[in-house]
Amino acid sequence: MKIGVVCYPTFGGSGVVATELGIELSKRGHEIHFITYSQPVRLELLSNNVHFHEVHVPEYPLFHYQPYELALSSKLVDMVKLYGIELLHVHYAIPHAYAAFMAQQMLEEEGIIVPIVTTLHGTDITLVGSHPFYKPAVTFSINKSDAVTSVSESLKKDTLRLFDIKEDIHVVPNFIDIEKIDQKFTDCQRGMMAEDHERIITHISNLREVKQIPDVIKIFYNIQKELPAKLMLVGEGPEKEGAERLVEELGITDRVVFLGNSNEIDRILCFSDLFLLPSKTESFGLAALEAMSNGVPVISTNTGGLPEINADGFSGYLSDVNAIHDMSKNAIKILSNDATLSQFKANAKIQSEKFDLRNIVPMYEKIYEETLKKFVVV
Ligand code: GMT
Repeated sequence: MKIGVVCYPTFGGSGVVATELGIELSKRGHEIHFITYSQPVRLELLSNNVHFHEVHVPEYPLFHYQPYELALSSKLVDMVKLYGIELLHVHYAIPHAYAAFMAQQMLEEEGIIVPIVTTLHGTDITLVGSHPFYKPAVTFSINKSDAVTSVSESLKKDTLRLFDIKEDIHVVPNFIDIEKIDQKFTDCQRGMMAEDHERIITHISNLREVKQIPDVIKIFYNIQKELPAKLMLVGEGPEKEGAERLVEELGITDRVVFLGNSNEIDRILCFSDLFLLPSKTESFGLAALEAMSNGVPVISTNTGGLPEINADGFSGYLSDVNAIHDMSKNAIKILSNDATLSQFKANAKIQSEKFDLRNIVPMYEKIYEETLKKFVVV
């Protein structure tokens, strides 16, 4: 199948899922065309089956805001015609589902039919999309999609609660490649980051407000009072400056390492003992799943889709949003005993196996096939 993939090419979870999905589909024989404003960060190699088409938005002084949707929908029309793309899979409703619908309409005028599959990732629904400024356009473009998927049951419920949706929503969870992770490292080079007796606690995100970075730091502060530990804060984002200040105020600068954006996530997780994700809302929590697949237990909130992946008392613990004391206590419970930590690490790995791409990617393929079938003229 020839599939056009539209996504945000950045370090955010939706872009990562779109990229990993595209790469895996290409290995399964599909021809994948990424259409976005820059090469997706996790897309290292282009091949016969994987193409990247850049959407240019020329600066024009008259425009206060440059019209990305317009450039994207024009590019979609051109690429569908040039490569014979059969289906568009757009990740993140805003503005991708909207631009895809416009492209679909333009193509229809020329007798070309291309169905749209839209995947809802979370903030396009819970934080941004439901804002009155966007809601009518988001509702419209979800309803105009030929198939809609969401990354968790929780996100499906939120979507149906917040929008007037007429479409059926298929739940297709985020995924990881267990085999790739298992083969990756024989030595994590843990010694580069911490002493043998120190526990390594990790948080990875785009350091936005929703990730509750002050809570990450406060939980770590409580942990390091009880046992020797280091915190790896991975990612870049608007909360970084405040985080650096808080770390200084708490007098733990020598215990906290800011690693910035990284393409070495599996290496970092390989030497981590515990992952913190105290988010205010999280439709799935891909970062937590990536941690678990590397054998790292997760201390998270019980918000959104997190209870669908982190099994409370097995792969880690779940707590209410802002329950810093509870999350610190649970973290210390896991970390203070070698046998307990080993058990949680093994459990985290087992729990993550449910989300192996071999179980999840066929779900997308089935949706593509069923969607295309709807358009076959008999
Ligand atoms: O929250 C992020 O880090 C980025 C965000 C995005 O839109 O790229 O992630 C969302 O999509 C991911 C992939 O489906 C999910 O795993 C994340 O839980 C979701 N983030 C939120 O809901 C806050």
